[in-house]
Amino acid sequence: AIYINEPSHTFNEYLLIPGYSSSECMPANVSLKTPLVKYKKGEKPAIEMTIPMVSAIMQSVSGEKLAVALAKAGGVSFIYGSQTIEQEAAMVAKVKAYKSGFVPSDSNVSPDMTMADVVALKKKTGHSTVAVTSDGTVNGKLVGIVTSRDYRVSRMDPATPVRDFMTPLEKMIYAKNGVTLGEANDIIWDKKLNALPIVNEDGTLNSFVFRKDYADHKENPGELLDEKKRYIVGAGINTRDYAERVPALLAAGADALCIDSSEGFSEWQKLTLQWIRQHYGDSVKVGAGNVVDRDGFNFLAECGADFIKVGIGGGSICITRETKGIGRGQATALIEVCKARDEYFEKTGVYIPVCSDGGIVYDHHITLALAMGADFVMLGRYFARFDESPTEKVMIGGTYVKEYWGEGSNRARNWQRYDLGGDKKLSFEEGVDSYVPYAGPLKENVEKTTSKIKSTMCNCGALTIPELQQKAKITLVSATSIVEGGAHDVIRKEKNTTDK
Ligand code: MZP
Repeated sequence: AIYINEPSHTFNEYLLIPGYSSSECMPANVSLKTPLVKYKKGEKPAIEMTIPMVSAIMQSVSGEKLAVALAKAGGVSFIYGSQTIEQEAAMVAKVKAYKSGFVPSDSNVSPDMTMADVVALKKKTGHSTVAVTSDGTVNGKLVGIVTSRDYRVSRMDPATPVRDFMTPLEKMIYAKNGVTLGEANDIIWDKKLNALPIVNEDGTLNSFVFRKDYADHKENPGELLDEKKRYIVGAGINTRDYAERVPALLAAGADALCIDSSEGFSEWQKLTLQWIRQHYGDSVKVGAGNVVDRDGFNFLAECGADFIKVGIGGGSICITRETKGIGRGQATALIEVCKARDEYFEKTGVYIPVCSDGGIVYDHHITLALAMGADFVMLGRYFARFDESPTEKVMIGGTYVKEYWGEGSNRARNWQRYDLGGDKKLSFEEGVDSYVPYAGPLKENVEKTTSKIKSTMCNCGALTIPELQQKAKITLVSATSIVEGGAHDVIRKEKNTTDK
């Protein structure tokens, strides 16, 4: 055996030491722009993010709603791959359809449903208008719409069929796909509508433009619907069904893919990357991982990965270290991999972004990860707490929580993530099913997190992530000084559990 005598460390064992801050070093001047995929020295990466955060490839984290909210904030979601190819591709397609000012119509009802059903649907989706299609699906012919006013009236008699309330199609103004936001706005205001349904050429419902969407986008009213400025979205793939999954995800519009695996230093990943390169050359962007040392990084770099994820066993819901005895403290793993990345860049002139995946508990762990060399971080627990994650918000013991479960738990049964070529099943659990404290909407939480990151960067005298990586002074701390770092020796009046 080879012994590595240095213990491996977690983020919590490190602190940043402030550097000189000039008067230029103010949060408003900080840029968190960062590459998602590899690029050659002197060139621009094909995909960049404006915040260094991506969401975990997990059932309880990355569905279409979170993907849209995160893309709006400047990061990227990777839609979970532990679902059928058709389901995953449909989620990707929904994100791509969700252009600003353009809401996909997932709120369809058939004329025979009651108004009580519609009211429940309105509550669930938050939409003020729902479409009525011939068969209650988005593929049905559009026959009318039910508006907010109708809901109000229907409260008096919720058992009334929808057909008695809906606005008939002949009275409704609708636009074919391809109208501009400016034109849509004129129709909305002229006809005093809350929403304008957009229909496809064959009369089937495509989506809605809402009044408020136009207000958000009036800077650019000439923008064409259904074609440009789609939100960027990623998607998880596995090392088994890539020959079918990859083409379907690309057809749905995925901008980047990522091999989702608990352990990436394997021939399975090499074969997957090889297949993608053979079929698509460099046009398809694909990340790989997870690895925790230099050898793992160099292997995936040579296999052609566009970014490389670091982390084994550090995820909040992960029990891999306990179950299998493999893994490495996240900070140590990240520091070694980033060093290998820099050496690889020196040698080849190709910069491969590194993603620190899992184990972020406090917001300042993100800043530490960036200072240690990460280009961005992948977060599961963090995003699972928000309104936009795909799980239910429930009340437990007087507190709102959201469900969060690992991909290696019996609930997710993502055997492909742990696949070593055996039976197509999860032989034992490597993850748990849990709750996380509900924390509200993504937007305001991400804004608070990024403002903390920017503030610390200013303390370190850095206005960009590369500058932070170059200037950061990082110290290990003793167990006793970790206690000193929190509120101590006082009786706290209240503790906000969601604010870390
Ligand atoms: P965290 O942000 O909750 O600490 O960690 C999220 C990461 O944990 C994911 O991106 C993934 O790499 C990893 N993960 C997901 N499921 C499991 C599991 O069931 C897991 N063990 O370790």
